[in-house]
Amino acid sequence: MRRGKFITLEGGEGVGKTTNLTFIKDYLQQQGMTVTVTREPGGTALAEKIRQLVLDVDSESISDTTELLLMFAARAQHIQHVIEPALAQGNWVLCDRFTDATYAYQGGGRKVSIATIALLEQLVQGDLRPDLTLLLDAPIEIGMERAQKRGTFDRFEAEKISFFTRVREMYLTRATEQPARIKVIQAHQPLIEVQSEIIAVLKQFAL
Ligand code: Z5A
Repeated sequence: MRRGKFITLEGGEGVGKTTNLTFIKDYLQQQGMTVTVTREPGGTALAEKIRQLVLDVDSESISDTTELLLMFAARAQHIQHVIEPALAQGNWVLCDRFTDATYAYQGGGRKVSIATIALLEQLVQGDLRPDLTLLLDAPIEIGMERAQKRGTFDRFEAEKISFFTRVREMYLTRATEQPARIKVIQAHQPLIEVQSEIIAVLKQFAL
Protein backbone atom coordinates (compact mmCIF):
# COMPACT_ATOMS: atom_id res chain seq x y z
CA MET A 1 0.00 0.00 0.00
CA ARG A 2 1.40 3.39 -1.03
CA ARG A 3 1.51 5.84 1.88
CA GLY A 4 -0.83 8.83 1.60
CA LYS A 5 0.18 12.49 1.67
CA PHE A 6 -0.17 14.80 4.63
CA ILE A 7 -1.46 18.30 3.85
CA THR A 8 -1.99 21.00 6.48
CA LEU A 9 -3.81 24.32 6.38
CA GLU A 10 -2.47 27.16 8.46
CA GLY A 11 -3.04 30.85 9.08
CA GLY A 12 -4.38 33.35 11.57
CA GLU A 13 -7.94 33.96 12.69
CA GLY A 14 -10.66 34.07 10.05
CA VAL A 15 -8.34 33.69 7.04
CA GLY A 16 -10.59 30.96 5.59
CA LYS A 17 -9.07 27.64 6.67
CA THR A 18 -12.38 25.98 7.49
CA THR A 19 -14.03 27.40 4.37
CA ASN A 20 -11.29 26.07 2.10
CA LEU A 21 -10.92 22.70 3.81
CA THR A 22 -14.09 21.38 2.17
CA PHE A 23 -13.07 22.87 -1.16
CA ILE A 24 -9.68 21.10 -1.03
CA LYS A 25 -11.24 17.83 0.10
CA ASP A 26 -13.66 17.92 -2.85
CA TYR A 27 -10.85 18.70 -5.29
CA LEU A 28 -8.65 15.84 -4.03
CA GLN A 29 -11.58 13.41 -4.12
CA GLN A 30 -12.24 14.40 -7.73
CA GLN A 31 -8.61 13.46 -8.42
CA GLY A 32 -9.33 10.00 -7.01
CA MET A 33 -7.78 10.33 -3.55
CA THR A 34 -9.41 9.03 -0.39
CA VAL A 35 -9.26 11.95 2.01
CA THR A 36 -9.30 12.04 5.81
CA VAL A 37 -10.23 15.51 7.05
CA THR A 38 -9.27 16.42 10.59
CA ARG A 39 -8.17 19.33 12.78
CA GLU A 40 -5.94 20.44 15.62
CA PRO A 41 -6.16 20.74 18.47
CA GLY A 42 -8.59 17.84 18.23
CA GLY A 43 -9.31 14.99 15.86
CA THR A 44 -9.96 12.27 18.49
CA ALA A 45 -12.39 12.20 21.41
CA LEU A 46 -9.65 12.86 23.96
CA ALA A 47 -7.90 15.50 21.83
CA GLU A 48 -11.25 17.29 21.35
CA LYS A 49 -11.59 17.42 25.15
CA ILE A 50 -8.14 19.00 25.33
CA ARG A 51 -9.27 21.48 22.64
CA GLN A 52 -12.22 22.51 24.82
CA LEU A 53 -9.89 23.05 27.77
CA VAL A 54 -7.42 25.25 25.86
CA LEU A 55 -10.04 27.32 24.01
CA ASP A 56 -12.42 27.86 26.94
CA VAL A 57 -12.40 31.55 27.91
CA ASP A 58 -13.57 30.57 31.40
CA SER A 59 -10.59 28.26 32.08
CA GLU A 60 -8.39 29.12 35.05
CA SER A 61 -5.27 30.97 33.95
CA ILE A 62 -3.27 28.55 31.76
CA SER A 63 0.50 28.89 31.88
CA ASP A 64 2.39 29.03 28.58
CA THR A 65 4.09 25.72 29.41
CA THR A 66 0.77 24.05 30.20
CA GLU A 67 -0.71 25.33 26.93
CA LEU A 68 2.30 24.08 24.96
CA LEU A 69 2.17 20.63 26.55
CA LEU A 70 -1.60 20.36 26.03
CA MET A 71 -1.13 21.12 22.31
CA PHE A 72 1.45 18.36 22.01
CA ALA A 73 -0.56 15.94 24.20
CA ALA A 74 -3.54 16.35 21.87
CA ARG A 75 -1.20 15.97 18.87
CA ALA A 76 0.35 12.74 20.18
CA GLN A 77 -3.11 11.24 20.51
CA HIS A 78 -4.18 12.53 17.10
CA ILE A 79 -1.10 11.17 15.34
CA GLN A 80 -1.40 7.74 16.92
CA HIS A 81 -5.15 7.27 16.42
CA VAL A 82 -5.94 9.19 13.23
CA ILE A 83 -3.07 10.61 11.19
CA GLU A 84 -0.64 7.69 11.07
CA PRO A 85 -3.27 4.97 10.49
CA ALA A 86 -4.86 7.02 7.68
CA LEU A 87 -1.52 7.70 5.93
CA ALA A 88 -0.52 4.04 6.30
CA GLN A 89 -3.81 3.03 4.60
CA GLY A 90 -2.96 5.26 1.65
CA ASN A 91 -5.40 8.06 2.56
CA TRP A 92 -4.49 11.69 2.05
CA VAL A 93 -4.80 13.51 5.37
CA LEU A 94 -6.04 17.10 5.28
CA CYS A 95 -5.57 18.78 8.64
CA ASP A 96 -6.83 22.20 9.80
CA ARG A 97 -3.67 23.39 11.67
CA PHE A 98 -0.74 21.33 12.90
CA THR A 99 2.69 22.05 14.42
CA ASP A 100 3.32 25.24 12.42
CA ALA A 101 0.48 26.63 14.57
CA THR A 102 2.47 25.76 17.69
CA TYR A 103 5.50 27.61 16.33
CA ALA A 104 3.28 30.57 15.40
CA TYR A 105 1.00 30.82 18.46
CA GLN A 106 3.12 29.42 21.29
CA GLY A 107 6.49 30.39 19.76
CA GLY A 108 5.58 33.71 18.09
CA GLY A 109 2.52 34.70 20.12
CA ARG A 110 3.54 33.52 23.60
CA LYS A 111 7.29 33.76 23.00
CA VAL A 112 7.99 30.18 24.08
CA SER A 113 11.51 29.09 23.05
CA ILE A 114 11.67 27.68 19.53
CA ALA A 115 14.23 25.12 20.70
CA THR A 116 11.72 23.78 23.26
CA ILE A 117 9.02 23.47 20.58
CA ALA A 118 11.47 21.69 18.26
CA LEU A 119 12.35 19.26 21.06
CA LEU A 120 8.70 18.38 21.66
CA GLU A 121 8.07 18.15 17.92
CA GLN A 122 10.81 15.54 17.65
CA LEU A 123 9.58 13.64 20.71
CA VAL A 124 5.93 13.54 19.64
CA GLN A 125 6.25 13.28 15.85
CA GLY A 126 9.52 11.53 15.18
CA ASP A 127 9.98 12.00 11.43
CA LEU A 128 6.35 12.92 10.71
CA ARG A 129 6.11 16.33 9.00
CA PRO A 130 3.46 17.63 6.57
CA ASP A 131 4.27 17.01 2.89
CA LEU A 132 2.58 20.28 1.98
CA THR A 133 1.34 23.23 4.02
CA LEU A 134 -0.98 25.90 2.63
CA LEU A 135 -0.47 29.07 4.63
CA LEU A 136 -3.49 31.34 4.16
CA ASP A 137 -2.13 34.79 4.84
CA ALA A 138 -4.12 38.00 5.19
CA PRO A 139 -3.69 41.28 7.07
CA ILE A 140 -4.74 40.71 10.67
CA GLU A 141 -7.61 43.21 10.56
CA ILE A 142 -9.24 41.36 7.64
CA GLY A 143 -9.08 37.98 9.38
CA MET A 144 -10.32 39.40 12.68
CA GLU A 145 -13.19 41.19 10.99
CA ARG A 146 -14.25 37.94 9.30
CA ALA A 147 -13.89 35.91 12.52
CA GLN A 148 -15.80 38.52 14.55
CA LYS A 149 -18.88 38.01 12.39
CA ARG A 150 -19.26 34.70 14.24
CA GLY A 151 -19.87 36.67 17.44
CA THR A 152 -18.15 34.28 19.89
CA PHE A 153 -14.54 34.43 21.09
CA ASP A 154 -12.22 31.71 22.31
CA ARG A 155 -9.19 32.18 24.60
CA PHE A 156 -6.90 33.02 21.67
CA GLU A 157 -9.31 35.39 19.96
CA ALA A 158 -9.36 37.49 23.13
CA GLU A 159 -5.64 38.32 22.60
CA LYS A 160 -4.29 41.74 21.55
CA ILE A 161 -3.29 42.81 18.01
CA SER A 162 0.40 42.61 18.98
CA PHE A 163 -0.04 38.88 19.71
CA PHE A 164 -1.58 38.23 16.28
CA THR A 165 1.13 40.32 14.62
CA ARG A 166 3.78 38.04 16.15
CA VAL A 167 1.77 34.96 15.10
CA ARG A 168 1.58 36.17 11.50
CA GLU A 169 5.28 37.09 11.43
CA MET A 170 6.28 33.65 12.70
CA TYR A 171 4.15 31.93 10.06
CA LEU A 172 5.71 34.05 7.32
CA THR A 173 9.22 33.46 8.68
CA ARG A 174 8.65 29.72 8.54
CA ALA A 175 7.33 29.99 4.99
CA THR A 176 10.50 31.84 3.99
CA GLU A 177 12.66 29.21 5.71
CA GLN A 178 10.80 26.24 4.20
CA PRO A 179 9.61 27.36 0.76
CA ALA A 180 9.38 23.85 -0.69
CA ARG A 181 6.81 22.76 1.91
CA ILE A 182 4.99 25.94 2.95
CA LYS A 183 3.12 27.74 0.17
CA VAL A 184 1.68 31.16 0.96
CA ILE A 185 -1.82 31.86 -0.38
CA GLN A 186 -3.00 35.49 -0.53
CA ALA A 187 -6.17 35.03 1.52
CA HIS A 188 -7.40 38.66 1.52
CA GLN A 189 -8.65 38.15 -2.06
CA PRO A 190 -12.20 37.16 -3.04
CA LEU A 191 -12.80 33.48 -2.35
CA ILE A 192 -12.77 32.51 -6.03
CA GLU A 193 -9.23 33.90 -6.42
CA VAL A 194 -8.04 32.30 -3.18
CA GLN A 195 -9.31 28.97 -4.44
CA SER A 196 -7.69 29.33 -7.83
CA GLU A 197 -4.32 29.92 -6.07
CA ILE A 198 -4.95 26.82 -3.96
CA ILE A 199 -5.68 24.70 -7.04
CA ALA A 200 -2.50 25.93 -8.74
CA VAL A 201 -0.43 24.81 -5.72
CA LEU A 202 -2.21 21.45 -5.49
CA LYS A 203 -1.69 20.77 -9.20
CA GLN A 204 2.03 21.42 -8.86
CA PHE A 205 2.20 19.26 -5.74
CA ALA A 206 0.48 16.29 -7.34
CA LEU A 207 2.74 16.30 -10.44
N1 Z5A B 1 -3.65 26.69 18.36
C1 Z5A B 1 -2.47 26.91 19.02
O1 Z5A B 1 -2.33 27.89 19.74
N2 Z5A B 1 -1.45 26.02 18.89
C2 Z5A B 1 -1.56 24.90 18.14
O2 Z5A B 1 -0.60 24.12 18.06
C3 Z5A B 1 -2.79 24.69 17.43
C4 Z5A B 1 -3.81 25.60 17.56
C5 Z5A B 1 -2.95 23.46 16.57
C6 Z5A B 1 -8.14 27.12 17.45
O3 Z5A B 1 -7.93 27.03 16.09
C7 Z5A B 1 -7.02 27.87 18.14
O4 Z5A B 1 -5.99 26.97 18.54
C8 Z5A B 1 -6.34 28.87 17.25
C9 Z5A B 1 -4.85 28.64 17.43
C10 Z5A B 1 -4.75 27.64 18.53
N3 Z5A B 1 -6.55 30.17 17.66
N4 Z5A B 1 -7.46 30.88 17.54
N5 Z5A B 1 -8.30 31.60 17.56
P1 Z5A B 1 -9.10 27.17 15.03
O5 Z5A B 1 -8.49 26.76 13.75
O6 Z5A B 1 -10.30 26.46 15.44
O7 Z5A B 1 -9.48 28.71 15.15
P2 Z5A B 1 -9.51 29.87 14.18
O8 Z5A B 1 -8.24 30.17 13.51
O9 Z5A B 1 -10.06 30.93 15.04
O10 Z5A B 1 -10.47 29.41 13.03
P3 Z5A B 1 -11.50 30.32 12.38
O11 Z5A B 1 -11.70 31.63 13.07
O12 Z5A B 1 -12.70 29.46 12.23
O13 Z5A B 1 -10.85 30.76 11.05
P4 Z5A B 1 -10.82 30.10 9.66
O14 Z5A B 1 -11.23 28.66 9.72
O15 Z5A B 1 -9.51 30.38 9.10
O16 Z5A B 1 -11.92 30.94 8.84
P5 Z5A B 1 -13.33 30.49 8.23
O17 Z5A B 1 -14.26 30.03 9.35
O18 Z5A B 1 -13.15 29.61 7.09
O19 Z5A B 1 -13.80 31.90 7.67
C11 Z5A B 1 -14.20 32.95 8.54
C12 Z5A B 1 -15.29 33.80 7.83
O20 Z5A B 1 -14.72 34.44 6.70
C13 Z5A B 1 -16.47 32.97 7.30
O21 Z5A B 1 -17.63 33.72 7.47
C14 Z5A B 1 -16.15 32.81 5.80
O22 Z5A B 1 -17.31 32.68 5.03
C15 Z5A B 1 -15.44 34.11 5.51
N6 Z5A B 1 -14.43 34.01 4.44
C16 Z5A B 1 -13.51 33.04 4.27
N7 Z5A B 1 -12.74 33.30 3.18
C17 Z5A B 1 -13.19 34.48 2.67
C18 Z5A B 1 -12.79 35.29 1.55
N8 Z5A B 1 -11.78 34.95 0.74
N9 Z5A B 1 -13.46 36.43 1.35
C19 Z5A B 1 -14.47 36.82 2.16
N10 Z5A B 1 -14.90 36.08 3.24
C20 Z5A B 1 -14.27 34.94 3.49
